[in-house]
Amino acid sequence: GFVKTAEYLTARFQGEGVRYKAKLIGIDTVPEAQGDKMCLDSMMKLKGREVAARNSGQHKQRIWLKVSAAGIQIIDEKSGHAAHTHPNEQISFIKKDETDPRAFAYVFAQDGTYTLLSIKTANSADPVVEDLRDVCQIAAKLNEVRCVCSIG
Ligand code: I3P
Repeated sequence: GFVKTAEYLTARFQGEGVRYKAKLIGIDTVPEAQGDKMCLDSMMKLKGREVAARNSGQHKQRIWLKVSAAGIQIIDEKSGHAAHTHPNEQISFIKKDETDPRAFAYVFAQDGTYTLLSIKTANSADPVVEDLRDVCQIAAKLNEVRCVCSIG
């Protein structure tokens, strides 16, 4: 199979990195840095809110999700402005939505608070999740810390 060398990963995520078209399902505060059930519960809650919003005529925010060596950036598609900037070393968990191949969530840790962002990708979420796992592992190595980012 294809082995990702350090050179390949460095080149892939340098500068602007990789950009994916997506929508923001929602943002939630969660109690822990990690946890499968915690994430699933939060994602289900956000999905419920999404359905309620759609039923009242609202659409999800369209975004560009940028993954680079610096971190994750969420850019509002309409304005082009960065709505969220999350350094890779503060991403504590990534969770795929087993009920939706186009959805995943990640947890951002800051000052003892944990924020979950639930994302709907335009295509499969798999390559996005794989890129996030790769950059988080690189960040952990650079900072000489154990990679706390796991994929549930
Ligand atoms: C849309 C449809 C799309 C969905 C979109 C809905 O409803 O469910 O699949 O986009 O969400 O409005 P309809 O078929 O009635 O037009 P996603 O698949 O990306 O969620 P949105 O309005 O929040 O963009």
